[in-house]
Amino acid sequence: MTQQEIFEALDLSTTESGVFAGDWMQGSGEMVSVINPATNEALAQVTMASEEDWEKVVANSVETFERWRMLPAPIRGDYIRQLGNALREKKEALGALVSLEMGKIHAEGEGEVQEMVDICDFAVGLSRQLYGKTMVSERPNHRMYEQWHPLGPVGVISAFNFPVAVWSWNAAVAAACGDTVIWKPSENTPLTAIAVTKIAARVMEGSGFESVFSLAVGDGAGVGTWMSEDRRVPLVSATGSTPMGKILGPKVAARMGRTVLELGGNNAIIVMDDADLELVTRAVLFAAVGTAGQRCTSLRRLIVHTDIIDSVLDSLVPAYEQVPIGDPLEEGTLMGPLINEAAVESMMAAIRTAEDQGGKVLTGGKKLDRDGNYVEPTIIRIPAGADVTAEETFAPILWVIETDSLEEAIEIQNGVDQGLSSAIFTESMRNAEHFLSHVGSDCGIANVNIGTSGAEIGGAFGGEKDTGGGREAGSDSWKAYMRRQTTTINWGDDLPLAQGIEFG
Ligand code: UN1
Repeated sequence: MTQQEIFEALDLSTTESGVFAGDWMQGSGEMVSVINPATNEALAQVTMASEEDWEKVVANSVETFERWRMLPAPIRGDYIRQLGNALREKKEALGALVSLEMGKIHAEGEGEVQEMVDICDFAVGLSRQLYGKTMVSERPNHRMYEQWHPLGPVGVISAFNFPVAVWSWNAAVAAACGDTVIWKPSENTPLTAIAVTKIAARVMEGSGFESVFSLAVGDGAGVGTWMSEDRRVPLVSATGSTPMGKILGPKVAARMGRTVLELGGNNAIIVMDDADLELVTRAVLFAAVGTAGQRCTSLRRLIVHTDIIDSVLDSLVPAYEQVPIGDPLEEGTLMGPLINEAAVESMMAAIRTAEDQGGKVLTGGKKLDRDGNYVEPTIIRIPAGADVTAEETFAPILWVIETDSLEEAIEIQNGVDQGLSSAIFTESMRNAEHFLSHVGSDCGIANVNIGTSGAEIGGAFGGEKDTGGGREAGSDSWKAYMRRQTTTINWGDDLPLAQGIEFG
């Protein structure tokens, strides 16, 4: 699809407002240029929200919340069903817009839209399953149970690398739970957010609930700060770097608000001497080179058993050298550009640092001599413990680290501050179970014979330590979007006290 076809299919123009509060507002904040990372040319101009706009967005969101929570949850679910259907219809165009604005290849852009469809389906079912537990009471003629109530407007801060899917994990679940949603997308990717908000607005049009899904494009100093300090937003779900989370988390906590934080990862695959090497090569390529290494789940560290390290590299290095790099919208491309020039610079800086710390570049290592932010996917063999491997560099650099035991491999893997995703490749049940046990991986995600990225929406997504501890998407992640109420009912004619206390 060409840019014009994509814009037409999604009803976009080259100047857009980034503020939606039930209606599209002018947006009285600054203008931001949206840059195509494949060319570094501007795609569009978007107005950001001013503080006055923010006020309007939150006020509408609060007012809509008060009515939205009154709808039976399955009726809310029906709106989400319609949203999922509308996204299905726009899968190709929206996937292409993700590629155009963010740089991931079209198959991955479409995959992202598929995640949105999947979480909508999940949330429709969830809207009939917001279960609480019933407990037995220690007092006679008493009943105890817990119930889950809607929370309020939920702030969603999303990152450039998954510009639409991560919003939907939060938005579909929050809306099913009876919350309204205020979205602050990355300033690098406001167009996809505008396109999604237009799709949602058409679904909600005429229902009286247009402000369930609202939008406030802005930066961290503006919308990010107003959102984190605003008591009317009881939950902020934020995806981004660990330094971002370390600023945002305490701000929200200072007003007793809640956060769901999905921050940096430093994901590793352990390859044991009995691994299926063909699977390893394919998994490493997708996990480390896919999305040009810009997933929070991207593979960063390959920890390989001494006995097979040569075979692994003999197959991996030529595979890296054959990766077609180029226009993300062109068929056959496997790796598009990085998001911007700063990302290229930080990749090059990390490579220089690695060389100073004993790293040896086995393939790649350079920026491509052409327009756009293109780099070569890079493999660097490096001693365990080199400082540079403790950092999350958002780029296609793979650190290869040698080990001679599973225990040491796990120690290396867990020896970083982040704790998002991890995997082991082995044919041994003992190795696999050891890795999955409480003395194994310390990450939120631990896989066997599967790479670190590409999780399904049905599981709870997120990680430990500096990754922030939040969980989004499937399983019982919905509980973060509701408030729990414990209720005890006395149906007898006496007033027994708990703990056997006699009072007066
Ligand atoms: C992210 O990079 O922020 O597991 C999300 C995955 C995707 C989501 C990544 N389903 O790689």
